Amino acid sequence: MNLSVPRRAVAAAALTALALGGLTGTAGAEPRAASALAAAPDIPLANVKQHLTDLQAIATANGGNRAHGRPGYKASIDFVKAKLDAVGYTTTIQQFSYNGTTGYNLIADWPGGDPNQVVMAGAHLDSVSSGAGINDNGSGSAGVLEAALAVARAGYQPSKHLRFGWWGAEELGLVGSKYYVNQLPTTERSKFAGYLNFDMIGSPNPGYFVYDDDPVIEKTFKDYFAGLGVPTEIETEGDGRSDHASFKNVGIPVGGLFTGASRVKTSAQVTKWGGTATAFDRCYHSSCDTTSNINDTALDRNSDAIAHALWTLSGATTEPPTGKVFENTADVSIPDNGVAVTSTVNVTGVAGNAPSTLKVDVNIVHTYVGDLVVDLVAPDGTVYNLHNRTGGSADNIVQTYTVNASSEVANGAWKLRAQDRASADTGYISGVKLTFP
Ligand code: DTR
Ligand code: CA
Ligand code: ZN
Ligand code: ZN
Repeated sequence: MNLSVPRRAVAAAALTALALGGLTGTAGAEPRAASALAAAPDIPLANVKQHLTDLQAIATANGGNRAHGRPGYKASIDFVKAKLDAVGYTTTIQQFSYNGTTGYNLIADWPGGDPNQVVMAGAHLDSVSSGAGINDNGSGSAGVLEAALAVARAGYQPSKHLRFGWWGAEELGLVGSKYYVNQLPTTERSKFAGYLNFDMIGSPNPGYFVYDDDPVIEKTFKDYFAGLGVPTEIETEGDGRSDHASFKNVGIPVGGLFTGASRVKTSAQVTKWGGTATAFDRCYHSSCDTTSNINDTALDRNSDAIAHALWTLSGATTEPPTGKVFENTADVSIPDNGVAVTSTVNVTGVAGNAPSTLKVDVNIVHTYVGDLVVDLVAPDGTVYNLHNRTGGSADNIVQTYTVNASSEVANGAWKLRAQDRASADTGYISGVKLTFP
């Protein structure tokens, strides 16, 4: 069942315009320079691999797998949901029944954006019953999860609405994603600008395959890899082989990435990508699909490509900041339960005093913000407290504070000071930015 062509054409046109840095998704709007689009952050490989370690532990603790109908699958759903709830997502667990057992999809909406233009990224979270399913498909699940967490860390406010999905029972025939799409009223389906699918993105002998479906989404991915100098190929066997098919079947524009399964890498592909003329993933659907069955470079590149596509296709534009901006983006480690550390911003060329509405953007990565005391210290040593041990076990402080600094001379060395005052969790100052009108 396909939605009417005009909507797809409009969606494609909007995505085309958007991905090419053109219109802001509104017909007739003045084209904006591509540079006005917010750039995606780098996705830390270490974070993605930590998710895989956690999923491996879940499988190990639950009979060795994360398959539909087994305890390891629901434990995986609960793990991903908790991460997203902690950073402000609106999450929903959707139940369905298959083979007499209950299955679960997890849907996570990032508040904001045009609800009539939904960009969704998804991955199936279930494994086969023979193993932990770390590449198939912990890799896609973890890459999508970390991209979603990066959206929260950045406090990203895209033009379009961002939604994320983790599907159940894909291995039994795309059951969870089919259920989700079939439950969507036609009016809701027509709001999708695109669905991006990530199923096996860390294969140990990787290829770099891009789905040949929606041309705009395909181009977004191909351009990203071209920017890395990594050649890509069209995924020719993808049709029907993963959850994007459920969306494509109802006329939603789809795309995605894949690093290969049991097929054998050709000698030409070895020349192109390295590796060996053996299976892209020799542990496909096997018990050896564990955390050792991952190629880090492929996982990192594809995770970064997920973020790039989300930022590009969701179309946020950043108005150049008014006034003068001073920032320090160097990471400064915050010792656990230890001394205070600082990140210094040297302000120059600003006449007179600072404003009563000094904008202070703080980005601190931490696993328990209730440990932290965070202050802004003016050049003359005056302390303005920004955060004082609130927030409990929530992760990260990504926030804009407005400080009445009108009694302070603007020029000088301003310091963001952070101290961890309780043991067992730690983190780092990722950046601080001061904006003067
Ligand atoms: N069906 C997927 C693996 C798979 C095989 N070919 C493709 C092509 C595109 C995406 C995924 C796949 C699974 O076993 O989960
Ligand atoms: Ca990265
Ligand atoms: Zn599979
Ligand atoms: Zn899969």
